[in-house]
Amino acid sequence: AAENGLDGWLRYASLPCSHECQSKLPASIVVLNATKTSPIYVAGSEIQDGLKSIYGSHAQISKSQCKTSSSVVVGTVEQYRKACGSLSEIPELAEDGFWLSIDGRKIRILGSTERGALYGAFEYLSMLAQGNFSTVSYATSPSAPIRWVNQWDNMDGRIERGYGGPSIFFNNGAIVDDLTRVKQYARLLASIRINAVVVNNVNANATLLTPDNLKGLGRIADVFRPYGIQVGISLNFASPEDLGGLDTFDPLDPSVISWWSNITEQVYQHVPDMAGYLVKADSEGQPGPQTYNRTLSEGANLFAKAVQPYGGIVMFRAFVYNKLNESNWTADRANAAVDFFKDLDGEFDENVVVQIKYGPIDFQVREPASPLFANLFNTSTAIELQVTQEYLGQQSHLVYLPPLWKTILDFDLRVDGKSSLVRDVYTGKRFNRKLGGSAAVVNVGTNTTWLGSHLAMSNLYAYGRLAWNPADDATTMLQDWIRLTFGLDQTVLSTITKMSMESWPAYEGYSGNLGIQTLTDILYTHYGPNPASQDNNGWGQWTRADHNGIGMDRTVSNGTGFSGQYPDELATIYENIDSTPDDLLLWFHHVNYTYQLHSGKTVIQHFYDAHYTGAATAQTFRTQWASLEGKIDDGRYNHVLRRLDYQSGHSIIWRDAINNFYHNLSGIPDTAKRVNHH
Ligand code: GCW
Repeated sequence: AAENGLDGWLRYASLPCSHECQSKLPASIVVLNATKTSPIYVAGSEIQDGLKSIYGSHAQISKSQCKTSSSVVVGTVEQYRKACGSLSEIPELAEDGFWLSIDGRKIRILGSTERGALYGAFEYLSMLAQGNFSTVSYATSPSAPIRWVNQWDNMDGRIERGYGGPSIFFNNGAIVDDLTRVKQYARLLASIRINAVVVNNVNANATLLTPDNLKGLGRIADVFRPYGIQVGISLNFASPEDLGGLDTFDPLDPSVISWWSNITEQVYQHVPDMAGYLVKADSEGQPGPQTYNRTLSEGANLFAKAVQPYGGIVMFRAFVYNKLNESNWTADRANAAVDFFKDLDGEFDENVVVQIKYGPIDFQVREPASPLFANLFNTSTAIELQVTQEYLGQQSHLVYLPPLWKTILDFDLRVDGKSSLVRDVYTGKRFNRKLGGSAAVVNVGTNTTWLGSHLAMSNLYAYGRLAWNPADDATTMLQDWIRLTFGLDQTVLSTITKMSMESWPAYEGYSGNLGIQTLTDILYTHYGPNPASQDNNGWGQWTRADHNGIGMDRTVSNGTGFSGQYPDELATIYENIDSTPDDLLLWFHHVNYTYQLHSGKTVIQHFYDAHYTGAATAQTFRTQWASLEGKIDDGRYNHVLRRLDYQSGHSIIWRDAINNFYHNLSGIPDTAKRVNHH
């Protein structure tokens, strides 16, 4: 059958039911809260649908009356104790954690919260859909309380850096009437344990705050609520002036303060459980506190105080930088986050979280971990990832992102000479912060593939898994997603695993190597090769490539000083060219094209070779996928095939554009005589 992909990994595709399977299907489902708007109710009906759709088995839903044999009982620990009696075997659960116990036909799914119970239900369904009937009994809790997604949706329905069609939330300045797609999205997000979604672009338009739109926001929140997902919104710092008609938006001005507290009260009238505000200020033309010579923390705290009475939080983005002059050898956009935020450590209110992009520049194919994670000790932080493949092929290229993310999450910053994994910093463990977690830019649209490509959904799935447990393994997550999305066939599993795991290294191969950034067009599209666009502008994503050499000198001794933003152990490694890893060489050092890498190759020959290898790998994706014809429904098979066909050609365009560019610039021939060889 043709499939459109709307269900993503929640397809509940039909599976044969063996004797063992028959003996393990429960006859009934006990929901310990039968209110229709409760996540427990949703859990019950999802389980009922799943059992029916996967195994054709009908389970009756019964309310509150506790049966423990041949049934699934789903609720909170507290509801269970009330309805079914005491329970001693459950270990301590953190907020939103759950306990899952499967023993033949006796299944208990108990959350510390209702949302946690829903997560447990989806976990049980994931096992069922993978034909897994193991006996289990375990508890799991989230690594951090913040597991958010950020949409970059504009009020007119367009999505900034969106590659899956227009917004599912907005159209023509208002909230859409039909929220069916929002409900389907809620279901997907709940199954990966996301607990909040910021629905509008960080480049925010104040008109979201008009009375009509706040009403609409209330409708959106009502759709998400049964899925345990709270709604948050992005704010435009100048709203008091733009929308409120005040003549200032100074964060310390009493009229501004009361304007925001009044608006916040209205927001909470419509959305009583609003998660919080997301703020991009003083960056890329967005207004902010610096207009009035106020600090970023004074700006953040303005909102923190407004939402505090309602239990809301403020996600304040660290993506703040100014345009720079390239003729200054020591100017460096990578320095900006630490320069702006380091001295503000301890100045933010307790309900502020500084949201930090994984690298110091902007979602590039390879970056070192943002040093800001090693400079804030009295401030809560969150990491910002991008499921949207803005610089990474915009969903027209297959790029499975978790291996890239892992280079950051698992990275040890060695603060005070002690283990300081990035993931231990933003989850609050390293510096004992209560708040913290992850946010990812996920620009799903009305396209039935959500992101524009079926294979791109592995990134969304894995993002949720990592937000829950950042130590999760890239291949394990991927394989769960493959089985849930495309079924249990072994060839399908091994083929998609291989393609996906090869995809980020391939993309890095045919785009930017050795830490030089992605080399896409950075002026407008962020798509396709355009190495020349990096330099001679104020954006600061420079490569400093000329006839002799390439790379940014970010040393303290002779460059921008960026390496000195890391704790000593790391600063020493990056400061010294010999100890800098090859894959970040050009991030930290400016070298001649003939500089010899640890691998023994010269920089320029590495460029040539990596581009050929990367593009050659990308060309196998199409062939690998084609071997699955007939094992995947035609609709999804053909959609993916077209994408991979395109990638196969575009990877050659990338290869030749980049190789020719540096060949022309350096005048150094390719020893294998491929580049520009006539
Ligand atoms: O990656 C860049 C994007 C902008 C984006 C900005 C940001 C929302 O090109 O489109 O604006 O970063 O993260 O704020």
